[in-house]
Amino acid sequence: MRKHTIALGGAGLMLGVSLLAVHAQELTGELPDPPEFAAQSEPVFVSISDILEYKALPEYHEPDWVTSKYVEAGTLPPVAERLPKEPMVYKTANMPDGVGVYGDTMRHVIGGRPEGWNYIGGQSQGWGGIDIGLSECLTRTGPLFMVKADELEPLPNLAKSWEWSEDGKSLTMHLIEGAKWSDGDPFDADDVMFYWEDNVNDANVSPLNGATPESWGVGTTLEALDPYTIKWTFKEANPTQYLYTMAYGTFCPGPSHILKPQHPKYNPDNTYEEYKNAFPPEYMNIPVMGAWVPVEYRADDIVVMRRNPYYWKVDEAGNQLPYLNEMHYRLSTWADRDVQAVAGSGDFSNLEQAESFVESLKRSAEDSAPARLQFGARTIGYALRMNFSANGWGEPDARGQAVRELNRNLDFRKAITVALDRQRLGDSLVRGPFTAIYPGGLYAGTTYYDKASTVYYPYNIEAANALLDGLGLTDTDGNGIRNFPADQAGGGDLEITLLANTDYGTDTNLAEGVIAQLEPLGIRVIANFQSGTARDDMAQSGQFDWSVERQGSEVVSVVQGTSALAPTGPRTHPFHRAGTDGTLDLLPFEQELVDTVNAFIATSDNAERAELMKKYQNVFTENVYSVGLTQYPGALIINKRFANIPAGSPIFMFNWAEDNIIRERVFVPADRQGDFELHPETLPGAPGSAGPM
Ligand code: BQZ
Repeated sequence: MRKHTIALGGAGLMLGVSLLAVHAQELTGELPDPPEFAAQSEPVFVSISDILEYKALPEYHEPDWVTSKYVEAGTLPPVAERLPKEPMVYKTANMPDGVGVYGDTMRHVIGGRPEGWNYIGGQSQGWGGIDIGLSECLTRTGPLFMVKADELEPLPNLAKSWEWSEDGKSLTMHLIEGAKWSDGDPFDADDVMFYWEDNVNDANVSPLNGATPESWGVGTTLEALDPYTIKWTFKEANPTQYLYTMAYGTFCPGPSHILKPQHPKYNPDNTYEEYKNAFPPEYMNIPVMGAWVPVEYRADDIVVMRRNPYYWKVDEAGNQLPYLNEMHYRLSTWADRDVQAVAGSGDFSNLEQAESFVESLKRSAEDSAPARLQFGARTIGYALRMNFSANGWGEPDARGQAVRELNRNLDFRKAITVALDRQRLGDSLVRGPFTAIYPGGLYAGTTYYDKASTVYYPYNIEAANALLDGLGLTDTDGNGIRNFPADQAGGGDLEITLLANTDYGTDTNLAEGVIAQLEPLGIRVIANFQSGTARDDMAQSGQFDWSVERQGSEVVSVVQGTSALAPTGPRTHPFHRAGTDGTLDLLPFEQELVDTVNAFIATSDNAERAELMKKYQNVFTENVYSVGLTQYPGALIINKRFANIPAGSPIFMFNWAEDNIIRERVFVPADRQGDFELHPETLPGAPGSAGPM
């Protein structure tokens, strides 16, 4: 009986505990189950071969106006010549509403701002589906939410097939043959090798979404055998895991015929900064492999895209995709995205900010509501992440270094995790059955999650104070703020900066919750709130003590972003990267996590994988590698006029919904089409020319 009482946080009051007592007493407790919250629709699980294939078809079609205004005018080759030998063909049986019709627009609203079009050079296009729509990658994983678990493997995409060598150490991939960039230039292995050699493997370039040479395993090589065949060679056997890293965001080649002339290796007059910024947002008609091409940009207003006449995917009737002629990205805020989607002035939103749930639910419940709102599983989660590098990543000053040392101390991390009242944090966002107490690590309700392996330290303010006292962090100058030990940071006040993203109310609300809940313990947490791109740059360069962050797909699916689960390489992990000497100063439990993740990557035995992830979860949560804050479901909001939206599409799992719903095969029935096209019956112009043709 006694043990149970202690675990209940409040009961801790009776203890008047000292550090010894805290260590003696069991700080862990029973993790409450997430409140019942059923996803509002289930996927129809299928095999990959039910979704698509690559095949030549007897005939191909395009919008009539393309034929009449461009092909017959001789300014565009016939559709059959614009398509690859064997286009990707989406199977009708897997399309919820079948073969579609051409026309209409999807009106996105986004909170980011385009820096320019050089994605592989490290520029952001503003997120919210822009880069996902422009960039096609070797493989694809967004739609995997609908694939049977025992057949899970990335979908082919620019790489249409592949085979492993006998010893499993090399992987030969066959690229789609005869596909073209949206300006008609051939896509081939040159584009793949330019990305690999002159961007990923060029230390002066940091591709967007963080691809590094180690993302595919230390010592891995890639070569082109011919224009349509590439060969990977790995140190370990059968690392099938890396097929996921060949999908969005890490292996999406750029147009080498346009980028190479700007790269310092081929153009010594250019600096790397000039290469990165060579294609500003004002540069229109950048060649893409995606379904739509940017033809208009008005700063802080809108990006308009028109259908790619060389898009290399069709339906089974031979209709060249996409069905939608135009894409809009209104440049606003993420919160406004929700508002406009439920109001019908926007067409799409990932309802991911819990503060907007109640209002969005109310609006979309009305019969006259223009949009459908559909909650999915709890795949949105936030954690407090501590910078674990004590050897210089982010070049901390003396105070910062002292904080790093504390971050690396388990008792300190335990003190912080038991000091936080997660129920109150969750309720501060939204009341009701949405938020769940999240201790950290893999999310409850996901494939590899195991509750029994999850260590949970419940809220216990007494224990927190005792642990901090035990670390010698006492208020030596009586100003209510604990102090560093005399030999660290000059024994100054315990001040810790907290990085958070101002583009999202949820991020700053949770950060303010952390600041407020730690203040009574005498810890002065200082807000360092930055807008998206600035925040991302600071986080990736280690310029933070702590950060409150929405987590990536690695803690949802494990198989997507696996190498980010532990510092498996010098620049792969979100909160522990190599120091100034290029080495990682891993703590013993971190090494255990690295070994476990590498073992997971190197085996395809499902039972072994499940055991490895149990170990990962146990070591992670026992050592409070990051302090989980809250976990909740997101909801997909889509205007009701759109068809072919797959059932059960999560807003976030292997990727965001902008990928998951396969937008190129989304259509609007003729009788429901709106009159939203800003440049009807036009196609993209020549690279760099103003506006559509
Ligand atoms: C979804 C997503 C599509 C990036 C971004 C943004 C960046 C991060 C993250 C999300 C936005 C939307 O997320 O919030 O709903 O549309 O774009 O790319 O947060 O700042 O760097 O990782 O995906």
